[in-house]
Amino acid sequence: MTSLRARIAAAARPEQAPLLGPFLAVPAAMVVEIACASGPDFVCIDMEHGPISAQTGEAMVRAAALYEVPALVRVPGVDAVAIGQALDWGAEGVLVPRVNSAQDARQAVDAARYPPKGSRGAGPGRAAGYGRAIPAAIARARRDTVVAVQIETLPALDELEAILAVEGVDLFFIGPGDLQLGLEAAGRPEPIGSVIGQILQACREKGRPCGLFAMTRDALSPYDDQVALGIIGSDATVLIAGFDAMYGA
Ligand code: 3PY
Ligand code: MG
Repeated sequence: MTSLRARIAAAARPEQAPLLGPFLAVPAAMVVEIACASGPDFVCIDMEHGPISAQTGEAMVRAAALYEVPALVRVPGVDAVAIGQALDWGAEGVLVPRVNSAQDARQAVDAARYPPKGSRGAGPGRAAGYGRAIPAAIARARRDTVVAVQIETLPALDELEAILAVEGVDLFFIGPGDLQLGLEAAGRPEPIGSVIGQILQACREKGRPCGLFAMTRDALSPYDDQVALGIIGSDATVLIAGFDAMYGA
């Protein structure tokens, strides 16, 4: 099966459709199974905003594997321990939120990649058959691990060029919600759409793949030829839409 990392690189070409998947923040393997049975390209287990423990996070990664759907884990922040753990569970990659600088991006890469490209430690986690297959797991991780960093703060905008130059990052993922908050707090009047456009253009100029969050498929579709990957909504947004439709909130 082609790895998610290779598919992201391929989907960065404008003529390729973006890879699509949801955030999953409900701490339950059951929700992962329900989502994966719909056939998303990946799921993103959200440990930044969801109340997901390490134990449940690992069970959620395992549930996605049952369906052969790649799991990304959005870790709580630029945190080497959280990044290493999620990858040890067998996640295909990590999405690292609130990356403010090239230094943050380099730290994320360092935590996610084995030497010599980083300093991830070898361990007997699920990804390594609990110790039965450590060399094979290291070889697979060197080839396939996805490192995605979020561009979603004003400091990141200021340092965008340097962040986009960091080697070892596979995807620069735009967080419009936090960007909007930052612009408002700074009293900056430019519309979020134009800021998203500037980031997309910078990614295009530097030849770096980018991704975007949108609440709905329709909201993402204008960007289809510009993004390699889109995260659309979450388990919660799907539940809200379903319950509202049924009970008319
Ligand atoms: C944001 O919009 O801030 C996000 O983090 C979405 O991924
Ligand atoms: Mg965010």
